[in-house]
Amino acid sequence: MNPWEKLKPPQPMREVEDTAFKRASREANKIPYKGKVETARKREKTRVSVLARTVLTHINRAIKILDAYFEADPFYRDLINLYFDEKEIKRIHKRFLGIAKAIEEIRDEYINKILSEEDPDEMKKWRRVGQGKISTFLHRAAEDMDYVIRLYKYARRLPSIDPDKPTFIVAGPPNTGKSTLVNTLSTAKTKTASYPFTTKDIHVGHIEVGPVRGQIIDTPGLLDREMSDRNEIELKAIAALRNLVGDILYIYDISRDAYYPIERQHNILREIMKAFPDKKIIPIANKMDMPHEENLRRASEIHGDSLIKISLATGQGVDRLKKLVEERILRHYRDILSR
Ligand SMILES: Nc1nc2c(ncn2[C@@H]2O[C@H](COP(=O)(O)OP(=O)(O)O)[C@@H](O)[C@H]2O)c(=O)[nH]1
Ligand SMILES: [Mg+2]
Repeated sequence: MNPWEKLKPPQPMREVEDTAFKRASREANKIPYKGKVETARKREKTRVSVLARTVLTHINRAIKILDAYFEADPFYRDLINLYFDEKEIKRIHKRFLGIAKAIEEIRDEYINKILSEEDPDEMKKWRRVGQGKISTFLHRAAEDMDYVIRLYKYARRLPSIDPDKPTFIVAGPPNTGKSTLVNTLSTAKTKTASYPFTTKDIHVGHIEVGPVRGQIIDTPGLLDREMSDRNEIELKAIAALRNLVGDILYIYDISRDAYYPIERQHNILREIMKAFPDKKIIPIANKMDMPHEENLRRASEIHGDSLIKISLATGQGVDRLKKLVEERILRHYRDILSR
């Protein structure tokens, strides 16, 4: 699961301040009148405590977002680190923990001062000083809060993948049948998400093998051309996929209408092999319902018996592929358990 999916976003500090002050005076005004001194005491106390509470809510949301980063699988951390520096995340985390503590202390200190006063003007004075101190922290943390909000917005859109489950990555040139394959093999509904450096949505599907669950992800625009085309940061986004345990399903289009000639399709596969030295790549020849004999011959020559020939249009060969994928899911599942 995406660790940020269920977390609530904090608001920018300017808005937090605005909401917090308004809420504090609203709550204070709700307190019924019971004599001048007693009413003033309760109202001033409420103003401080509601302000502190509202501010702490948002600071704590920010802390949770950063906690999720530290607890996340390397897959997610690598993706966050494409744009957000670990040192900066650590610094802000520490700072927000400090600010939360300081605000609690200010709240307690000034509520105590208010409670021990007998003069409403003095109470008001302490309330103002307390509120001012809390505001100062808010202003100082504004930029860091904006950083956390940016991180959250980015993180929340990352694909929802469980890195503890076998995950199959579908690769291959455009139009070879990647999306169709994900839909065909998925037993549960697929989810869409965004992935850094892809303009198209990626799909995550689930494959159930008895009680075991595997995942299958489509990677449009990510593993569909040569790695030499990519800049450094794109390569890092691709490299994050190495953290996932599972094979790569590489799809050739062996029809006459293939987007790329067969040699280029093979070349892309070779580059993917280099980028994922630890992963097994299962080569698949799709569109067997309309094969181009020369393309098929060449792909068979390269891969021999390991080439899985299918047609997603007619279903030919799909059962054999399904079986193989299920076997591999169980195998990776055992590996993950014994880690
Ligand atoms: N004839 C034929 N067409 C197919 C087959 N598999 C997929 N297609 C078609 O090829 C096109 C591209 O498929 P898609 O799954 O979107 O490819 P992707 O770009 O790799 O995700 C679509 O029009 C599919 O309907 C197949 O086995 N045979
Ligand atoms: Mg597609």
